[in-house]
Amino acid sequence: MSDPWQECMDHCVEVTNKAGQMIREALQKDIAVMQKSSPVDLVTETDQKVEQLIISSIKEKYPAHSFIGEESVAAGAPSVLTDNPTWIIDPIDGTTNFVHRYCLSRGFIEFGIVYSCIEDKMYTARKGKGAFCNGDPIKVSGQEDISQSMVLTEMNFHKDPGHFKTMMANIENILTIPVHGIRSPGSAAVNMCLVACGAADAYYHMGIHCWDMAGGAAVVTEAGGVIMDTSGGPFDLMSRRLIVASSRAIAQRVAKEITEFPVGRDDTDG
Ligand code: LIP
Repeated sequence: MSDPWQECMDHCVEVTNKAGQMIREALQKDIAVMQKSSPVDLVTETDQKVEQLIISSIKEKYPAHSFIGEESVAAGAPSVLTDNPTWIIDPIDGTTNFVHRYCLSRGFIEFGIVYSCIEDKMYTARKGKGAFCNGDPIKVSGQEDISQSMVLTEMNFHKDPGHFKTMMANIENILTIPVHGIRSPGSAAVNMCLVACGAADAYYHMGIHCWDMAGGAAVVTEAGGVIMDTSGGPFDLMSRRLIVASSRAIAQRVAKEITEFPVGRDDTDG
């Protein structure tokens, strides 16, 4: 029986492999860096070319589908989810890592693909069918005790000093629970996959975008993880914030320890 979503996913895996090749080749050359909204919001020609490659290849096969792509939105395209099948694309999640060659390493979400192309780890997940890394099944650690856990978050520049203080205080609150440690690998998508395969037990972040979250959210959910809003309420893909964890107990404890600061929404505050 034909399975349209599986065909979409297979096509996406093929394009993702080509994108990975493009990124690996670009790492061998000079990288010209451009700024977007601030000196720490970076983009390169490779981000733009990879997004064009992915969108043009998918559009050719699925002309009626919609797209939300990080670099297209930066260039003025809308970032609004409708009922039309929508591909949410982050060409390089961790552009700062890419620029520094610090490289470890895509909606409801029918399937998600995250390719950590330097490690050659392709994480895939299909709604209701499990999560995989290079074809092998993965699952979260199942850890329920936060004091035995490894937590991931990212430290970003915030113009508002109050937001900055809150971000640092949140880190202090988590570290002094205590937990085994906090790590910042530099890619939201990879962070979710690290929780999905049990290498970390929680990840929280405020201020990221739907293209940073969509692929990894599918992977971690299918790996048995819990995903929620930083308020402790249900996860909202356009909310720019999330907690993922190996268990509900850990996700709820992280939500209790962190204070939120306003980050706006992808669909209304662009
Ligand atoms: C990046 C995220 C990273 C986060 C940055 C940024 P980009 O994505 O994955 O974890 O700290 O704020 O959003 O912009 O490189 O695709």
